[in-house]
Formats: sequence, structure tokens, C-alpha cells
Amino acid sequence: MQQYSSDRIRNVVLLSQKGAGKSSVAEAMLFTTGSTSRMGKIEDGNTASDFQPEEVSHHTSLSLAVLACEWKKSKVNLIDVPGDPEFIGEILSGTRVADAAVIVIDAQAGIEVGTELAWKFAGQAELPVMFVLNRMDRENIEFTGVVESLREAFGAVAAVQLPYGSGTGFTGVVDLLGLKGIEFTDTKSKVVDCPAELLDVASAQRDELLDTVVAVDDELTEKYLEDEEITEAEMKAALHTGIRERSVFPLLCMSSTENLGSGEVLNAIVDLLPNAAESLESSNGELSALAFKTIVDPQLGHQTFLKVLSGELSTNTSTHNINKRSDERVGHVLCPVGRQHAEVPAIVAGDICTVAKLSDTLTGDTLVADKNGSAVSGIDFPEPNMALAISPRTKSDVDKLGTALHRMTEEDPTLRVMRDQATGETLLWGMGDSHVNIALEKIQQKFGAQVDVSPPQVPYRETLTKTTTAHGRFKRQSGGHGQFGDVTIVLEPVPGSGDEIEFLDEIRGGAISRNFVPAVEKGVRGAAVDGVLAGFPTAGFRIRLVDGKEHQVDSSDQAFQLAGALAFREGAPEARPTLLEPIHDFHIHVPDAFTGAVIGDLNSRRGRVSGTDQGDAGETIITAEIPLAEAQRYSIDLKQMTRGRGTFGSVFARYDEVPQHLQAAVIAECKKQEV
Ligand SMILES: Nc1nc2c(ncn2[C@@H]2O[C@H](COP(=O)(O)OP(=O)(O)OP(=O)(O)O)[C@@H](O)[C@H]2O)c(=O)[nH]1
Ligand SMILES: [Mg+2]
Repeated sequence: MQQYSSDRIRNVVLLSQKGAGKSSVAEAMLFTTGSTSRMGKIEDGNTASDFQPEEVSHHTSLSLAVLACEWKKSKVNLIDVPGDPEFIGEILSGTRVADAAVIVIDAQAGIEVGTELAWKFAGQAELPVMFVLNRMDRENIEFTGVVESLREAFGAVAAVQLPYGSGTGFTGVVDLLGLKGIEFTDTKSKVVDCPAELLDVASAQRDELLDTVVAVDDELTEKYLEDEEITEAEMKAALHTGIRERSVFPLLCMSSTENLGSGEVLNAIVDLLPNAAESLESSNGELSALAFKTIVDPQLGHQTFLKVLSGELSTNTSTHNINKRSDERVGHVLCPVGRQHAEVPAIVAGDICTVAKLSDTLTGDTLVADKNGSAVSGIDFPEPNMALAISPRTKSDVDKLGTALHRMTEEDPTLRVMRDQATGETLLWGMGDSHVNIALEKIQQKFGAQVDVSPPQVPYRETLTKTTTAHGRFKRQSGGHGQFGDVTIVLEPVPGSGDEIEFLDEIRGGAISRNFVPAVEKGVRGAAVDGVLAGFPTAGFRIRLVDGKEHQVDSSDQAFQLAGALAFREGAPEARPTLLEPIHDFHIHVPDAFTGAVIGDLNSRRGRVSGTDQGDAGETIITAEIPLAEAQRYSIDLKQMTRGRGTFGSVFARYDEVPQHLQAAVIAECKKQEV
């Protein structure tokens, strides 16, 4: 691959509803540009983009892929990401390093949930947008209708092409900028006169396009109003400006699987979308490169995707990871085309490459020339919101699972592994059921670790609600030395003290020696770990040690510890023990239309809505408290309720009493599991 200057580079992220055709669009473009010698198919599992085993078996993209190709003396880095929003980590990495987004639309389906999300992701990253109406090889496509609905939803969408027709009729397009026909022949295209039968419609559409385009530039508006001729070059220049400013969004047509129109879309990417030089974050000549994706290959080791944001990155360079404060040696600099790589001597600011075997660098880190460099803003990944408890099936799976989890969390910042201190479970957290299930599949298939999976246990607690005096005596006479300890304690509820257990030594007159007191405390606290209701830790109370007896010879720490434990076990059932459950604060973002349904559902989950606010356009933010026991599957349920449009985050708030009428069921369930 040749070397390109920044102004000859385009970084384009492909976004869409899952399955609209992003990877197929990229595949067609690779073939058209000559990067590949044959076109792969999603169904055959041989596309350049979806090469990971899970992508091949599921016929879908699960991981970001960069596909570099050369077109019209420029380099186009196509960044193909999954359409499934649960793989948001990949999507956010892609939008962070792209300079523009191509939103692919299934021409037959029109605007789908994923199209709205794609628009949102592009907007959040302030990316210029180009729409590509894909699947034009399907029959009966209502081109004008789709364009109208896009305009209604997204504003100044400007069709720069008019398709000859759809299905077998999609044999060419009218280029509305030049008002000429472009016929597709054998995957190449031929410029012809605009077909006579389309001339009227095409002229009317060109006028509409002109209306949108001239609005970008005051001088052009004036010319237009004075009926002066506006040239194709002037239109292109104004379009370019409008696209950069996100005030115009061009639209083109293609069929990726038939490879019709991909050359025209590539032309538009090169001619209309901003180049990397226009999008540089810094004009500083010093090296700074952002790691935006990490692949950990069992054989090849770490492979890091970098976008050079300023300066230049050459092969065999010493760099410094400013986040980790460690030196990193960059060996070969490679331009990725899916799993293939072309080696280059260096890449310039604005370009993307991969490098192998960095030791400390992970996604989000910045590499700079030396210690004086500064970090660029990384990627803001959301917190995962769904967990499953996992455990190795056999001893031989323990190490394999450990390796798998370590590598997979390095690769995917939205995947987390945490040990729940309260339940002792290992929890695998992800962005939803598909995300977590794909991770489980990788654990088993890629790393060969068999795991058992279950919903996470709710870390219930117990507490005491009535002050009770309890007595514990431990006495054993066996041969020589005996064991003796005798204590009286008062168990006193301390509402609102959370997981605290307070201990007060109120022994007066030396009923038991000072040095046995810590043993009593240890005994009571130890017994409280297994609550008397259902075995959950008991807390939120005070232990007052008020009396006791000791034996001159037979008393020991051990005997007093056991006496303390016995006193707790005797007293706690009398102290009206009750069950507590974790309550989480939820922030739920839903389109306005779903607010009622989501709030209704919260009520059925014992949720308490504390407020509703207006979020981004057309979106409501609901804040609510929900008991964790009712929200374990919320990510799946919210997705269903809102047809994939809702998102949420949650944090632990506090423990609350489980309503009395529900306690018996929880206790029975725990007893069943113990058996
Ligand atoms: N008829 C027709 N089918 C297409 C076209 N483009 C893609 N497909 C099919 O649509 C399906 C999904 O295509 P992909 O390229 O995987 O779509 P994607 O947007 O990358 O999907 P995700 O990665 O899952 O989000 C595949 O079965 C493709 O063969 C097209 O232009 N015409
Ligand atoms: Mg794909």
C-alpha cells in the first residue's frame, strides 16, 4: 500500500440497523477498489470484515474491523462495526476515530430503530453523515418515500442520485449534480446522457438538491436567486462544506451483494466527505496516537489499532504510553484490511494502523514520543448493565477460564469480571444478553473452558428489629482441662447503620476478664455472618456485652468465642429478624412514546419512580429505585418493551426491608438451594 498524506485519507465508520448491509457494503467496496480479487458473502462466512469465528457462525459483525482501500489516489479506511447496540463498545471506538459516518439503510425497510441509533451515535461524535440506501436490487422500493421519511426524521437529507429503478431495474442512477446517467455494467459504471424518461423527475430533484445545497453558502444563494448558472464544481464545494458542518446529509443508492453502485459511493466518500487533514484534532507535529481497539490473539499476542492524531508513526520507533507511564516499542506499522495487513514504512496524522506486541497499551491509551507528551481524550465506554454468575465446571477449567476472562476484558472494555464479595460469585458483566452470551461462547470455544452459568444471586442481608437479651454458655468437661465461657448480651437494632455491627463492652465489676472480651465479640460477629432466617449476613445492630461468668482454670478465648456465637444464635430468632434487599437507583432513557409503558412496568417490579426529565429530543429520562431482585433481567426486558430503543444505567443505593409477604418465598428458595 502506498503512503498517503492526511488530505488524501478518509476515515469512514459504517453504521446501521443490524443486518442492513454494512459489512456487505464494505466487501463490495474492497472488490471495486481492487483490494480483494473476489467478493465474499456473509452467508458463506468469507467476508474481509466478519472473519472472527463467532462472526462467521452467527452471520453478523461482533467486532470492529478496519478495511483500508485505495480509490482515486486516496486511502479510504472503512471502519465496519456491529449494528447490534449491545456491542456499543465497538461502535464507540469506531465513531471516536472516524471523520465521517456512512449510515447504511435497508431500502425496503426504511428507517429502523438501528437507523435512529446510528444517527444518534454519529451526532454524539459530531460526525458528518452520508446515507447509503442499500439493497436496491430488491423489488418495489419506494425511493421518494424513503427519502421523504429520512428528511422528516433527520433534516436536510439531499439525494445526489436518482435510481433508474429498483430490483432488476436498478441498472443505473442519475447523478443529480451533473444531471447525467451512470449505467452499471459488469460492476464498472459508464457515464451516459440522463435517460429521457427520467429527465423531468431528475430535473425536479436536482432543483430540490440545489435548494438544499445553495443554502450552505450566502454567495451561492445570491447567485441562485439571480438565476445565474451554478456549476457542478460549485455544488460539490458547497455540499462538502454543508456536510462538514452537519447541515447537509447526502444520500446515494447501491446494492452491495450485486455490487452495483459501490464505485459511485466511493467517489462520494472521496469527493464530498471531509478528509483527515480537515478533521485533525491538533496541528502539533509531535506524535500522539490513540489506541482504539485491542485484539488479543492466542498465537499472535496483542494487536493494537492506533489512530495517529498528530505527528507521524514510523516502523521501529520508541514511543511512550502516557496513561501507563511506560515505554512502548513500535515494530511494524501495518494497514489493516480485515485480518490481512499491508506493511508500510510510516503513517501520517489522521491515518489508522495496527501494531503488534505492545506490552502495556490497551484501548483508550495514548502513545506519544516521550514523557513530555500529553494524553488525548480516550473513549467513554458505558458501564455494563447485565450480569451472569459463572464458575469453572471442572478443575482443569479454572486456569483456562482465568486466561479467557483476562484476555476478553482486555479486548472489550464493556465486558467486566467482578467477584461479588457478598455472594462469593464471579460475575460476568456485559451490555445485554447477546453480548454476554457471545462472551460465554468465546470462553468455551476459543479458550476451551467449560463453565456453569446461572443468574446472579441477590445479596440479601438480615437484620434485627427488636431489642433482645440473650445468654450463651459453653461448657465441656473432658478429662483434664475443661472449657467454660458464659456470656449475656443484648442485641439492639440500629436502624440505618447498614452493614455495621457495633460492639460495646458493658461488663461491670469484672464479671469476666478484659482479655476474654475480644473473643466474645469475635464469636458474635462470626455467628452473625450466617443469619438465622436464611443464612444471609446479619448486620445493622449493636452487641452489648452486659454480663458473664468465667472459670479460673477452664475459661479460654475459644470457650468465650463459642459462648458468644451461642448467645447470638439463641437471641437472634427472638430479636424479630427480617430480610433486607439491595435497592438500586436506575436512570432509564426511553423515547417519549414508551414512557407510560416503562413506568407501568416499574410499578409491577416494586419500583418507585422518583422523577421524569426531558432528555435529548423526544427522549424521557426516568429515575427510579428498583429492588435488585426485580431487575436482574432488566436489560432484556427494557429492550423488549421499547423495541431496542431504551437504555439504562444503575448503581447500588441502599438496603431496604423485603416486604413481609415476599420474605417466606425468598427464605424457602434459599433453603431449597441449601439442600
Ligand atoms: N439482496 C441484498 N441483500 C443484501 C444486501 N446487502 C446485504 N445483504 C444481505 O443482508 C444480510 C446482512 O448483511 P451484512 O452485510 O451482514 O449486514 P451488516 O449491516 O453488516 O450486519 P451486522 O453486522 O449484523 O449489523 C446478509 O445476508 C447479506 O447477504 C444487498 O444489497 N442486497
Ligand atoms: Mg456487519
